Amino acid sequence: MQRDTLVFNLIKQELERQRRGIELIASENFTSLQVIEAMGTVLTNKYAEGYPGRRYYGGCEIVDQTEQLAIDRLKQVFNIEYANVQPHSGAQANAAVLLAILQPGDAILGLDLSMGGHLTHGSPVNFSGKLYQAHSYGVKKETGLIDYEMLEDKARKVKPKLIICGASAYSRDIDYARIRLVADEVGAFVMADIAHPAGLIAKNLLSSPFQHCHFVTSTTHKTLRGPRGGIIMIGKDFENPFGLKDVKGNTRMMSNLLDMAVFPGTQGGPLEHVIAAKAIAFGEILTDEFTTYAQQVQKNAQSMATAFVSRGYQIISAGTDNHLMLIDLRNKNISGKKAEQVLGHADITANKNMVPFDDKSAFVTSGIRFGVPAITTRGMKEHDMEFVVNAIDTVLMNADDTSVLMKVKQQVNEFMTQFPLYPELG
Ligand code: DSN
Repeated sequence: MQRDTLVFNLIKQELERQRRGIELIASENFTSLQVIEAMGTVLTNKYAEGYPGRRYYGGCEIVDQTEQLAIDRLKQVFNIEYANVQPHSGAQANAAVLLAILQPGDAILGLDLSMGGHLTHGSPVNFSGKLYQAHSYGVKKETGLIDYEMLEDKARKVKPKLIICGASAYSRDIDYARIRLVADEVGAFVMADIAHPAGLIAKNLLSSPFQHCHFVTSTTHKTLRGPRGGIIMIGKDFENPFGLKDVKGNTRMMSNLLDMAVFPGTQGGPLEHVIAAKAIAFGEILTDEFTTYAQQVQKNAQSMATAFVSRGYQIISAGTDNHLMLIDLRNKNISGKKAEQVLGHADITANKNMVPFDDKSAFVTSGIRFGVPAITTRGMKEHDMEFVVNAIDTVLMNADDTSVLMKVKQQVNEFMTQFPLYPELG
């Protein structure tokens, strides 16, 4: 077979794009080269429906070991009793939990997407809002902080079977204990989706959800810096408290119900090449080097927030505890859509985002979201945030001046040469 130079040339171009730009998408990161290597291996050839030691295919003795390693290391990372490493994504992980514990039409309660939540937390355009009776809570207009009173009031009113906490555009820590209190009062499960801050939680830089939430889901490619994928975890495996039954009518441990909800419930064959890469990433997270990385992420985010505030930018909730910040651009007279576009011209990548109580549509938005996991992996420290924020401010304040945008792009490209990315790839 001839080498497909068309595709490989495009991959090379993407590597160059990643190298020369400032990557500020809060949900992105740069994995280690060994994580990438594992994904490009023969493990992609293997069918392994089932779980280690109990598969529906022969020849699984090697992938049993890589998958078991991933499970064991993930349990060690968070000091937990149960982990399923098969979900193909965070959305798949959430779908499996909902399938395991809910019946179609059951009520759920999650943070509104327009207030920082996620599609799978009950958005009407997602399965979670179509199959279940979805209700939402929000943040307070004055503070940008989660409105826990609203969450409690709604929970008492709609009596959800599941309360979902966690967010994709919320820069503060979450009071899991408070959410569990009202969940117990109304007889609901609690699921924390920690896809965004998981790497900081792993290193105890944010509150842990495990002792308060029945289920914890995450992606593996954001602050955990692994391959693209999802995971489901339980802090302490327990007999299922509400007596949920499997399809045969048997009451099972929650871990059994979750395993069945992933496979055969929502997925077929697991991606064993990605699971091997997850095992490698979890091994990396267990090192002191990753502790330093996670601490630096938090320091960089705080330093970036300070630099934005000093230039008159309005950060929702007035700061950050984690790796990201959401900025309301209304006082800067530029939409999120335009900001994303012009920053792109200067090789700065970010995404437009609705802000709470936004008067613009999701396609235009009043806000933009910035995150530091990727630039921290590149090696940036607190003092580098001045350059980054200055470049962003110059672009946004001169959005219609192409010569300024081109000048900033040149400065950005030069600045990024200090932070080599995958030098081994040539
Ligand atoms: N798409 C992810 C993010 O950017 O936050 C959430 O799934």
